[in-house]
Amino acid sequence: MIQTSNSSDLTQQYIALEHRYGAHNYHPLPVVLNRGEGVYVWDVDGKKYYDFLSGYSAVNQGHCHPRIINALVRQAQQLTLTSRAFYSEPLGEYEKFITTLFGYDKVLPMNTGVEAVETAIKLCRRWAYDVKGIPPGMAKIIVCDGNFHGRTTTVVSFSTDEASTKHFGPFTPGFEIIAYDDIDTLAEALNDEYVAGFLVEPIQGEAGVRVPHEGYLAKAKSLCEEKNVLFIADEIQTGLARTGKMLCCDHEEVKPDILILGKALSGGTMPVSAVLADDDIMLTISPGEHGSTYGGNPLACSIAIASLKVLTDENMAANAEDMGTLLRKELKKIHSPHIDLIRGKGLLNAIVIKHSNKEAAWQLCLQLMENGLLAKPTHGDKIRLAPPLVITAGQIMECVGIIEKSLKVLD
Ligand code: IF1
Repeated sequence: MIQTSNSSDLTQQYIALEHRYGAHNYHPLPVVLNRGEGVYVWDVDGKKYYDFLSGYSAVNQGHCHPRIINALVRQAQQLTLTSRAFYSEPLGEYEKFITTLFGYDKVLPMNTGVEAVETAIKLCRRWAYDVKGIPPGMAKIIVCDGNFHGRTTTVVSFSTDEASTKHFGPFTPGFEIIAYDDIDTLAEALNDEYVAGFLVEPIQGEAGVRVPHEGYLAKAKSLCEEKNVLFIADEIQTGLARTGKMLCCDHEEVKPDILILGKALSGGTMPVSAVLADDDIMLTISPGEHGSTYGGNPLACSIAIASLKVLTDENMAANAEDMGTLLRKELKKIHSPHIDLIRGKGLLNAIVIKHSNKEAAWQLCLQLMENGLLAKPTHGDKIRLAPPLVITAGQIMECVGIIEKSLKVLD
């Protein structure tokens, strides 16, 4: 029995506005939100939902976290943007804070996640030519199938998802795609002397929360070290306590040569991203060779310091670890015939739906919405379950109840 949702008039009015005046580059669930607090969001009719998407892990700290919002308001009333033509008080303080927290010499502040990925690619190539000695223009960066690193033309150049690549060519050369979570193919690819870097997500989020085998990251890092290749970790989605550690690489005690952060670096308030590296890599870029209008702006710096402090002060990584373990355990106890697989680390999880109807995951998400929980399918049959890291055990249990009740729509 498959249901369709019956939206209120008010909801339909706002959906119509977006349909008429906005690009059709998304297919959202038919819910119109206008308030967020902690693990909850509310729609225009005042209905309350658990947010199990968390802005794709940008809202790890919970919606509108008071400490982050206060930092935003205070800074917004004083100074928001100077451009990098001048120094600013918040930037140096932020740079010291974040590089000390993660143990790197320097940070290059950017805005969106994909800008930070592009920055890491440029840093890797510049290091390849100026330090490793690869002939200019010949540097290669190894990436994995199923990757998602953003949507600029260069970054989709190495996507294996037709939805990201079709009719967007021509593409940027210099990338080699290997199988994810396959050490042998990485070892083989690293025999090419022109390889400068290995860009990898410690867990592939968009691919449906693909968790690599234990030891994959550590082995990959050591292979890269042997070949003088930069290990570049895209922790935009997996980082900042989401997987139960401050960084997903921390689970294997791997220290990336280049660390890429985004999303929750601002607690879901505005785009803030960062690239961290030591001097031998970072100082290959000289003044005037890279940057952006808003990169490192005072507002972003104050917000990012508060967002990072909230993660550590409120032990959100530990809570993500515990609540993720509870969530997976309780989901398994449902023993639903419609759940093929439950996988994840910390509070980055997904269920894989098994059903004859290829719309089943979407239908389940509509039913979850009716029952007060928002989640979205990824790549058809997988549903990501990633609530804010402030969720409690009681709330997890209530959400498992909602999921169990909603699964009946697929019977
Ligand atoms: C969309 C996906 C998630 C990311 C990783 C870089 C970026 C992202 C590991 C780029 C961004 C977002 C983009 C957003 C939906 C969401 C997403 F479904 F697209 F793939 F989370 F899995 N590296 N992911 O996850 O960061 O430039 O967006 O700030 O494009 O629909 P961004």
